[in-house]
Amino acid sequence: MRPGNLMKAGIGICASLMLMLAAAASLLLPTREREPNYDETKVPAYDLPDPLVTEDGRRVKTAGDWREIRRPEILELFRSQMYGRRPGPPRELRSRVTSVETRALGGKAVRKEVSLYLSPKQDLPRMDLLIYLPASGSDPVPAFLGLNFGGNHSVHPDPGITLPKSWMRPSRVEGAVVENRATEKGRGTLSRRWPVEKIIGRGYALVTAYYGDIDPDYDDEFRNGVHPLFYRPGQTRPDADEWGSIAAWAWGLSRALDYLETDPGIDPAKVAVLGHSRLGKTALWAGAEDERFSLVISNNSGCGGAALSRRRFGETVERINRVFPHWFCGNFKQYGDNEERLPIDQHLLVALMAPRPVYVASAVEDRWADPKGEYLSARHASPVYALLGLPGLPGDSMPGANQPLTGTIGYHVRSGRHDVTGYDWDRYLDFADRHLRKGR
Ligand code: GTR
Repeated sequence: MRPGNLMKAGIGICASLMLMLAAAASLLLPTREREPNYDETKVPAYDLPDPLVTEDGRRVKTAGDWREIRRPEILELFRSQMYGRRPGPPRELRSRVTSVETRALGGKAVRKEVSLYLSPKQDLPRMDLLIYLPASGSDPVPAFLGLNFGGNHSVHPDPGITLPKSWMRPSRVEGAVVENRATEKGRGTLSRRWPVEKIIGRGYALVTAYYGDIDPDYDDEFRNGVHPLFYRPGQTRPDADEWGSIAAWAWGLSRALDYLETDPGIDPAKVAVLGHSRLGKTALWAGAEDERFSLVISNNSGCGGAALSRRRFGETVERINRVFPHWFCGNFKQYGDNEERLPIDQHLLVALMAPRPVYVASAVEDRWADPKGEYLSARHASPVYALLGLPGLPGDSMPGANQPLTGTIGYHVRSGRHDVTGYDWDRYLDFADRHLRKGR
């Protein structure tokens, strides 16, 4: 080799070495968090899949074709590409009423606690339901069902609520510390999100359970929670199209409804499922998978919930998959920075509720959850309701703060931040009165 060539070869080797070192270093360094986009002018141009056009381009013209063809097609896409397929109910769902207090909350309520054994073999995982029913009247009542973030004892200061023994996700929710072991101090710490007296005063039951009873909310490659109960022999984690944690939590909500169908105090044909934030995503998926839920409420559910993924505003598919790898199924990972390839977007998730009433709520300061993207999902689900002869979301522009829109789809953007407030609950109670109590 001539000296010139030798030098070129040397430079080439050095350059490749440098590249390899740089690549190795980038693997070791934490990925630099990208700034979220909060600028409407930077939202990319996008085309949404039409709720009324099938994958092979056929227009859906009848309610029957929606039911028989397009709805199952959309549901299947969400299952296989986003939340993951879930198993059916356990062969035998055992329940045990562990306490009943007929004079709870100063005589206004009946408080019941019920354990659901999710596995036929062992005691865990076990889901503990806390139920408050209005004390007056003996007829079965409609109910709100939602998972909680902090344990059942965080929902109300009521000293009669059994302190959970399960692992709690340590967190700080709006200043209230939720410890990883439940203690007396934790009683009622999240009660402002659960206005129990108001709910029972309006004639509804409230049913709640701690979401970590079903699957603890951290990435342990699905060794704990309900996933392993359903593994095939030799299987160690869900397949790429099988359930992540959100689908597991939603499955748990269906098991709670299985129980409610047997509870004489509850009208199981009038159960509204609701949730906030990641549990809002969960409530939407629960409503999509289980049509026994007669009303569905998404409170500030954002990315992976009601917000359109293609807008890439606030939280994105790339970020949610990276930070919460256990929430969605393996197949969803391919859509980070690749949203245009998604065969679905979240307006189709809202449309899966049709003909049932669905309410999407945002908060002005909750830009991370993309209020406009949440509004647009509600709006673009409307053609399905129209096809079924129902008013979807009224109007054709996003309302201002605290101006609810209510058709069979409801929407509001409340002033303030990411939270569940009295304002939100007043809207949900009015919406439920309108849809679940009609004909009374
Ligand atoms: C955030 C997450 C959101 C939302 C929220 C919550 O960290 O990015 O998608 O679900 O948590 O559930 O509190």
